[in-house]
Amino acid sequence: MSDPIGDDSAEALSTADDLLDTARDVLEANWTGRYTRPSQALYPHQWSWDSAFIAVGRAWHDAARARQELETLFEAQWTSGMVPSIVFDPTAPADAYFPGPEIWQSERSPAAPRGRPTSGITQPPIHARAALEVHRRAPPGQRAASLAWLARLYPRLVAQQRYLATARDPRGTGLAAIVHPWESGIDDSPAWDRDFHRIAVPAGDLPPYRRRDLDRAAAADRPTDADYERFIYLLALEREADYDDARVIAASPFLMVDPLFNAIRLWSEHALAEIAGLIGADPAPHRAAAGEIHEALVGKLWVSARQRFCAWDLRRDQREPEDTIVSFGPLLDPDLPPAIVAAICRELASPSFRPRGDGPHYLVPTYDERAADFDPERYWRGPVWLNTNWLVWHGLRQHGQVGLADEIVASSVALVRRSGFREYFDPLDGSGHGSDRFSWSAALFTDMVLANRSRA
Ligand code: 2M8
Repeated sequence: MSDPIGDDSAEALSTADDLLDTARDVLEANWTGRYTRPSQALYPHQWSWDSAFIAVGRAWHDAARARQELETLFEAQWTSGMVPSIVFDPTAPADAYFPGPEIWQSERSPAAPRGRPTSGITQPPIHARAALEVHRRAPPGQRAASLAWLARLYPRLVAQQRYLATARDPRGTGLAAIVHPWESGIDDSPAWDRDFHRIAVPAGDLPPYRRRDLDRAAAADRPTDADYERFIYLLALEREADYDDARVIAASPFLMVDPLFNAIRLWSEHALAEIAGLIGADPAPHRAAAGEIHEALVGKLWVSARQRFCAWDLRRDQREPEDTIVSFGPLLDPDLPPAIVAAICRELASPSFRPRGDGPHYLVPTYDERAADFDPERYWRGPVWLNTNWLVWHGLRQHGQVGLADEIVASSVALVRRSGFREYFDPLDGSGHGSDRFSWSAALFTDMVLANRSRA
């Protein structure tokens, strides 16, 4: 491949049938009876935004399981409205994943569900959008069941959004803050390196632990030990605060406003407005909430001197300069001004994310390829992921940027064709990294290919 994707989009799509079959097999193999594991070995529990992505892909051929996936997740919602990032599966072996339930100790919070161990933090609120997508794919004979499901889920989705708008916005900025990089879902992103790398873990503060991820994936693909130690240190601080939001926010050395997280929040508010319309509730509060997030995103995170959205380190009141995938998130805002859309598209098509040259290249790397510490293989520090491809693809289509959106689909197909349903991919040579037979890669591949075929 000599140009950025070098694959003809229409041809790639029409020849993807065998891959669609394999995608279905992956989802089938990872289904537990109540939810889908992200992967068999590396992630043997239920993850929050994984389940939402998985439901979107599953809905094309198994709407009932797609609905069940989200319902299972929301059974573990905290009374505060928080949807935990991980719901632990009591049937998984105790040493299957670190940090497991005995480290998190979610029962320390009165808001946590009883008898159902979870993590004590959240993940991006993509669920309302996912629920709407699942409903749209319901076969005609299931419309009534699907509407009843939406009506059951709606108050829970509203509570999730309300939690983020209140408990996570202590300064009234209009934007929700995250207290752990794991809450972003793009955990090890250079987007917050400056802040995160300032965290010095006091010597002897953490009891010894063994990373299980390194038993199941190459060390060069995963976070460094130093970063992992910071992840666990932050977890320990949050546990010490019993996951009480006010105490956590007061104590956490990491307090970040992520443009992607908030753009997803906004996109989900628009989805909630549509859901409200479908079930006879009032869409107006959701449109108003989306409008407020829009104002705050553009007013507080758009850095015009850099012509991009930047993460905001609330503790130091600094906008982080690293050029990463989070900067493209606000494309999900349907009201983004055209000049900003144009600036984002210029950046996406620039040599930082789409170099033209002799070698192969695949879209969309998660970090500026010209940055000194760009790493094409390490978790969130450069590789292409299919969930961020899916989000950017949606954003581009929403703004009529069909050419670039089609390139993303063609790149995704080419990557899967070359390396299978891997967790992430090297944008320079297309090799696969992290775990194999990864559920959201299978689900979102399915959604992009089938939606593009039908231009749904
Ligand atoms: C990764 O995160 C977990 C911690 O939550 C881990 O590395 O152990 C991230 O890629 C996250 O976005 C994803 O939800 C999770 C499961 O796929 O794995």
